[in-house]
Amino acid sequence: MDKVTVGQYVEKSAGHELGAVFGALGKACGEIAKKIRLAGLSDVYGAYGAVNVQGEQQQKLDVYANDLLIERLGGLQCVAAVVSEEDDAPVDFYHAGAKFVVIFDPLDGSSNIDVNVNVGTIFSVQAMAAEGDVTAAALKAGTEQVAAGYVVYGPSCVMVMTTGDGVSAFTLDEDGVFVLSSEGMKMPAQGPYYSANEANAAGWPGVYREFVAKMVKGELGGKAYSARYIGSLVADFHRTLLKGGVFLYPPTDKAPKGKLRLLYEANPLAMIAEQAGGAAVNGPTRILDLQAEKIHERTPLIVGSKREVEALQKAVLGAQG
Ligand code: FDP
Repeated sequence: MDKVTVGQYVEKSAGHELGAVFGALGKACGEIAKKIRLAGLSDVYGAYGAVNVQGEQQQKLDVYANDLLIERLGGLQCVAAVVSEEDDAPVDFYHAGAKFVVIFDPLDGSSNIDVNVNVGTIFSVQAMAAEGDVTAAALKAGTEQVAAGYVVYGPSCVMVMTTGDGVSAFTLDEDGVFVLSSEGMKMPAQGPYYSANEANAAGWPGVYREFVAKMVKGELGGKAYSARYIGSLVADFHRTLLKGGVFLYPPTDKAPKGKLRLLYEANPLAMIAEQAGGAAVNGPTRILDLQAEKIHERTPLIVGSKREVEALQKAVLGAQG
C-alpha cells in the first residue's frame, strides 16, 4: 500500500494550504521526536534557565520545540501567526492575506521530559478573523477550530488529528514522515479507567470526590474503575481515546480555574474527543462553547467517554442547584 503522509491526507480533504500547515507540523514534530529520542546523547535535558509566561521553568527541550515550530510554520505564507504556551504574546509573521493562526503547546508534560516518559505536542488551527487581528482569531471558541491534533512522543511516535471530519492517526516512520495508520477512530462509549492527580483531591469540589468514589465502587454502570495517571496530558488523553474512560483535571481550592490551558490543551483535545464520539466539559459547560478572554486562559478539563463525562456534568450541575 502507498504511504499517505499527513500533509497529503489533509491536502486531499481540506485543501492545499491546510495540507501545507500539517506538512510543516509533521516536519517539525518529526524533528522534535528525533531530538527526544536521542536526548541522552546531547546536552538537551534539564532546565533552560528561564521562566515562561505561566511562571514555569522552561526546559531546554521546551525551547527547542517552540523555536522549531515557529520556524517551520512561519515559513508558510498561509500562517498569519502562532500562539504558543511558551510566549506571552502571539508571534505575528505579518503575512498579508494569511488564512490561519496556529496555537500550540510545543512540549506538553515538561515534568516528564527528563525521565524518558511520554511527552507531547498539542495544536489547534483557527481561521484568521475578518479584521486581520491575530489575537481575535486565536480567542475564537473551540467550536470554530479548523483543525486540531496532538503528537505523542511514545514508544511509537503518533500524530492524532482532525479537520472536523473524523479522527485519524499517523505514525512516524523510519524516514521521519508521519504516515496514515488509522482512520475513523472512535472512543469507547464507556471505559475502564479514570485519570486524575488524586493528590489534589482534598482541594476538589466535593462532587468530584464523590464521582471518583462512585467509579471506584463500580456504581457508574459496568465494572469498578481502575486508575491510570501519567501526568503528561497527551499520554493520558491518548490512552483515554483508545481505551475509554475519563481524564479529570478539576478546579481546586488553590486553582479555581484549574491548571490546564483552554486554547492549546483543552480545545484541541475536546475537538478530537467529540469527533471520536466522546465529550469534554469544564464541569458544567461544554469546553468547545467556552469563550476565552486571554490567550493563556486556564480551565478545568473533564474529557473522555460520553458516559462518564455526561454523568460528571450532570452531577456538577446538580450540585450547583
Ligand atoms: P506539566 O506540568 O508537566 O507540563 O499542562 C501541563 C501538564 O504537565 C500536563 O501535561 C499534565 O496533564 C498536567 O500538567 C500535570 O499536572 P500535575 O502535575 O498537577 O498533575
